Amino acid sequence: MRKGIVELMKNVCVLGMGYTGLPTALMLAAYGSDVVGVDINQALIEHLQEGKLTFSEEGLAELFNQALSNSIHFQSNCPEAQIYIVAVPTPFNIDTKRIDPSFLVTAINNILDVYLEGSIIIIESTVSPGTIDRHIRPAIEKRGIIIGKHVHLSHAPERIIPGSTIRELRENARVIGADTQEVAEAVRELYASFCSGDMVVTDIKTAEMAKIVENTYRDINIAFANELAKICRHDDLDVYKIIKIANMHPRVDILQPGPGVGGHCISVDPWFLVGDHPRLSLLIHEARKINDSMPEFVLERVYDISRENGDLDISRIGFYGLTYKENVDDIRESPSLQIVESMKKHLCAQHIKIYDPFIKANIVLNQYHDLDTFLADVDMVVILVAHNEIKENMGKLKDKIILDTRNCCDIDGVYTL
Ligand code: SAJ
Repeated sequence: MRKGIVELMKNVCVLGMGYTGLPTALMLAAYGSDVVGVDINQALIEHLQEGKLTFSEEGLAELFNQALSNSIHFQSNCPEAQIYIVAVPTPFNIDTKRIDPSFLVTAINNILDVYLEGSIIIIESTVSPGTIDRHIRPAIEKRGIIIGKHVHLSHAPERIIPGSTIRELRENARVIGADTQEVAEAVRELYASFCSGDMVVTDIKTAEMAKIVENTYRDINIAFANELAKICRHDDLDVYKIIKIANMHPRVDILQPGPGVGGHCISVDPWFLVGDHPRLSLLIHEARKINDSMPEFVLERVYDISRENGDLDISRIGFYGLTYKENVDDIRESPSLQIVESMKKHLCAQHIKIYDPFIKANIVLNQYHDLDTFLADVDMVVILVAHNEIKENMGKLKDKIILDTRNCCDIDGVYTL
């Protein structure tokens, strides 16, 4: 196989044109591979075929142009290829908290309908440890296809952070799980075509666990910051000042409290461990619960502040930010949407005013599309997301009552978590 590696690198199919698959496909094409990007969403494929991007990300447009001028095209059916990269969603079952591998298994079956003998299937989607043994190997073997002979398997989980996707794709260290050193080396060479980060080679199950552990570590650390915010609120202390002082200790590095943990990764992946090991994952479970309680905590703060200011008119309270974090257009598992849901339960969703510069489509009631119009209609602003836009327009908030859940505001008298 080593001899054919240069050829292999030229013929790559990426399945799943989302936040991970698309940048990865573009990067490979920009650095010389012949790439086919595949997605079951026909509308998304047509968009890409017309040369239009489906989400915004710093440096993505330039990379798209570079890839288009090399060799990339987009289609909805899976073609013959020698390397497949699978980057499809891996949600968790809401009741059992265990992984729902259905998208992954479908993608694998689509590959197996057309694969060339000796191809490598690299799974980049984040999976719960053991998923490849439990779901992927049996799906392949069921078809009489021998792993290690007809196809090879690898797990090389993505580690990129939305907002810095392109830089992190080029620079982050990667973990490559494979059954043999030979396959690992081929996969390493593929990624080394564009990535300067270290590549750690290991077995597949270790790679699965390492990725979940990274996101779980961050979730637990954010939960600690959020729990501190609640304790400090109770004792009338400034949590940000305390974290700043504590972080001056050489071995302390506390993260920032906020309105909750969103996104499709950190708020999902720890559940895999809880679902598979309910009696062993007590800290992980508690951290999830703390982070999931933050939208409700924000609402309690809103009601307290409203009372403190003579019972504000609820229809004059505006929420700034719908995305799960700053300067991205991704709303998956966003704490802002959880706040809207919660207000529905309190029967006051129809009064909520909300605005986000990154969200052009109408996805909630009373959504604004312009900062000035939004501000003109509210007396209190709840900052849920610290987009650059609001940081650059702080002057416009001077006469408002402000609850800043992101500690991004430098105006006197602002309320914090
Ligand atoms: N958040 C806080 N306080 C903080 C940091 C984050 O409340 O101090 C919140 C954010 O506002 C957001 C959520 O946590 O709602 C998650 O945001 P994030 O920026 O921490 O992470 P993601 O979800 O955008 O990306 C993570 C990254 N994982 C780690 O940093 C360990 C990224 O490297 C992974 O590739 C990505 O998950 C993924 O796809 O798994």
